[in-house]
Amino acid sequence: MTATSLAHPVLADLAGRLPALRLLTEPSDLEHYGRDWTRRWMPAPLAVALPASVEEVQAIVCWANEHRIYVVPSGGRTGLSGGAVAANGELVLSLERMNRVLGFDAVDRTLTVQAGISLQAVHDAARAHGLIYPVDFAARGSCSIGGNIATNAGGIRVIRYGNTREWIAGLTVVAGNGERLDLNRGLIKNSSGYDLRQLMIGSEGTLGVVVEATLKLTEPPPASQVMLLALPDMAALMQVFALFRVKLNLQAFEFFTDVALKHVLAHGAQRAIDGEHSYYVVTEFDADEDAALAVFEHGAEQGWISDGVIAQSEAQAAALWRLREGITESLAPHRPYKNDISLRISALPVFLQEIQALLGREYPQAEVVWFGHIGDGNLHINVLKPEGLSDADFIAQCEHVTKLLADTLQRHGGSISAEHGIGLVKKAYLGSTRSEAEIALMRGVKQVFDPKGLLNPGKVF
Ligand code: 2HG
Ligand code: ZN
Repeated sequence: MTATSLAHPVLADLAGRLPALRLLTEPSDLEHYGRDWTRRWMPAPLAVALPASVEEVQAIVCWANEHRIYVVPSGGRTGLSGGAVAANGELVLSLERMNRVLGFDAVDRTLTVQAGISLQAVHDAARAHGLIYPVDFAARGSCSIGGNIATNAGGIRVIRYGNTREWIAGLTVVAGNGERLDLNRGLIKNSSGYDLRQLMIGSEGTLGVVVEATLKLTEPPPASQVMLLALPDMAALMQVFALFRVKLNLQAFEFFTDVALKHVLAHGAQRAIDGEHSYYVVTEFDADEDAALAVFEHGAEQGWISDGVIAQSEAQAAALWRLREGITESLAPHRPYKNDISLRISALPVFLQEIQALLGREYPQAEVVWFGHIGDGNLHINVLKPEGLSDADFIAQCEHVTKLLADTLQRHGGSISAEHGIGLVKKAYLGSTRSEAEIALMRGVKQVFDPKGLLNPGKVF
């Protein structure tokens, strides 16, 4: 990749307007900031801007409007749908330097932060005040809160706490015309017209750049138990979920298959249950150990649970969680094609049978890894690239199967993206989840907030 010169007249104009702005044009920086975890597109941004204030973000967006430069808002770039890819001469607007906690309010129980702060730093700041920010997932150390908001990120505790959108009390956004919008300002109740804050959440950087957020916090749950279960089949998984949901106050109920386990063990995680089992669950709940064991024994007597362990220490709990949280990283070297689908839980059993048959028929040679948030009706289906197949052929085959998957989802009223967003990866399938009328309205909304269509071009639509 060749460097862009800062003498480029358009960039020189930006640097002249904002002399303190950090602007990067080295090939290694363009490559680093031009891609996310999808790794499918060759990064090719014009430059990378790292503003340090809301005013600088506004000035950049105004400059982009004057010169008609496309802008890709960028957080931790841990996304899996290509939502933060800059492959066509865009300016990457990285929020990385805007990573501070701006304030804590004990009465409101809110934390106000800049968008570039990591989810882990938000967790730490909340804990320092004896509270928690409960949205959580494996990429917590690398992802940014702005990106979480842009994708309405879900994760491993949605079953108890809901998605990111439940936890945003206020949002400051720079819209596509450079205007600053302070949305909802931390109010609990606000029945004064359209909720533009909620419209921004999940808009994948296509309507505005999230620059600051006021996050709701809550009290930590009581001491919880972490259990790993081994199960014989998918039917047992659904039964055990129903049992645990009724009997225990669940914080998390996450499943994965033996294939996922094989990869995560090969990647350094510790085996916790011996023997061959088809499915595994890591679950966390508030209950004492006796109550947990009583429920476990009931499941075992029914033949739904083959084996299990309950963590006896924080270190053991972390080791059990690693079996689930390490999956994405362990699959990365196999260049997986990812599906992140959503269904009503009641539709899952029939859907799963249809999809297993479909994958077996259409893709017998590929290794398919299932895992995810069964209690949210959210499955991650990763197809691993077979040895010897070119990237292009692999993607073409996966897209053929994804079209069939999207048709099946449509019949069951599901969604082609549960929590990763549409980005570039799932654009072609948006119509299986959203009607033409909805997509036309979404385009209309885009036009209102970003009249020149400069923000995150080509994403979602
Ligand atoms: C998870 O649940 C993430 O671990 C990533 O949403 C899922 O890698 C994936 O497909
Ligand atoms: Zn997930």
